[in-house]
Amino acid sequence: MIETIRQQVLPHYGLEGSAAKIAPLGNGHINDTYLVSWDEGNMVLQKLNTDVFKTPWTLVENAGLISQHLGEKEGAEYGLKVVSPKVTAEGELAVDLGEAGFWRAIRYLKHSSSIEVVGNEEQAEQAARAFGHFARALCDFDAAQIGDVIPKFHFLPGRIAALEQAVRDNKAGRLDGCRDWVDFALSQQGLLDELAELEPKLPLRVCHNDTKINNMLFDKRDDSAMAIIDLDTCMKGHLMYDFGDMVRTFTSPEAEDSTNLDRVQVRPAIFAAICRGYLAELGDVMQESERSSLWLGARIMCLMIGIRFLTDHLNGDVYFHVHREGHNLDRAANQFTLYRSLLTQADELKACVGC
Ligand code: GN1
Ligand code: MG
Repeated sequence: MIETIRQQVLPHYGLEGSAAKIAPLGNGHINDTYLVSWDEGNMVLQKLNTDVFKTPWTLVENAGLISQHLGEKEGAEYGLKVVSPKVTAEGELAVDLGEAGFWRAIRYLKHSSSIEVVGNEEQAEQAARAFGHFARALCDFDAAQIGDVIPKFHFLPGRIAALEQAVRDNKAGRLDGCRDWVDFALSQQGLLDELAELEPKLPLRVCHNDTKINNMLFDKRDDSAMAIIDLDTCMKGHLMYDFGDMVRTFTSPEAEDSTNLDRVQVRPAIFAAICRGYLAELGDVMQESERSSLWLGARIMCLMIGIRFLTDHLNGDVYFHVHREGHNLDRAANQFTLYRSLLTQADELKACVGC
C-alpha cells in the first residue's frame, strides 16, 4: 500500500518523487488512514472504503461543503479548528485510481491527540460541548446541499432486518456460537414502538452521525477541545443519535471491543457530564421533542451498534475491519452489555437528561 501511495497518490498532491514519510494513523473501522509528512508539511491521507461508501464523491463533496461552512466561522463564531480537505494539483477533492483505490487528503492538526476511553468527567463534558458546538454551528447550513452517503444509516428497523437476514443465511456458520446474543437483540424490539411514536415529531438537522470519543481531538498542550474530525457520515438526521453515540462511546470505562465484560457499564457521572456539555451548547436550540428523545437515542445507539457488529460476525466480517478471531462478536457482546447497563440505571439516567 505504501508504494501505491508514493507512486500513484502523492504526485497528485505535488509530492512527486518526495521522501515523504507515510505511517498508519488512528483506529477507524472502515477506511485506511495514513499520516504523510515531509520537510515542509504534513497531511492525513485516506483510502476510502468504497464497499461501504458507494458514492465516495458525495462523501468528499459533503465534507468539503461542511468544512467550508465551518471555516467561514472559525475563530470568532466557531471556536474549534476545521479539518478542511486538501485539494489535488488538479483542483479535485480526491483522486480516483479505480482498482488502486479512492484517495483523499485532509489537513493534519499539529499538537492534536485522541483518546479511546474517557478518563474523567471533565473530558466527557469538554468533548460533548465540542460536538454540541459543531451541531450548533451547522444550524444555519442548508441541509439540502448534502447527499445521503449511506441511506438509512441510523435506521433501527433496517438494522434489525439485516440481522434477521444474517441469521437466516448463516453464511459463516457462526450462528450456534452466538444464538443467545441474537435472541437478546431481537427481544428488544419494543424500542421500535417508541421510535415510531417519537420520530415524526423530530426535526431533521445536519448531524455528525459518528460522535465517538476518538472523533474529537484534544490539544495535547492544554487538554482543551481542538477539533471534530471524521465528517464522512455527516448527513441529515436527528440529534438524539449524536447524543446516543456519545453515551455509547464515553460512558464505559472499557474500550468498545474489551472482553472484560464485568467492567463494562455506564458511569452515571460521565453520562451527566455529557448532558451538561451537550445541553450547554444546544439547550436553547433543541425543540422539546428533541430533548425528550435523548434517552431513546442513547438506548438505540448502544443496541444498534451491537446489532451491526453481530450481523457482521454472522456474515463473516465483511464490513468492519477485524484484528482477531471473533472480534465482531466481542464488540457486540460488549455493546449489548453496555446497553443492559443503561436499562438497569434507567431511572437515574433519565432524570439526568430530563426525560
Ligand atoms: C465505524 O470507522 P469509524 O470508527 O469511523 C462506523 C460507525 C460505528 C463505528 C463503531 C461508516 O466508524 O457507524 O459506530 O465504526 N462507520 C460506518 O466503532 O459504518
Ligand atoms: Mg467514521
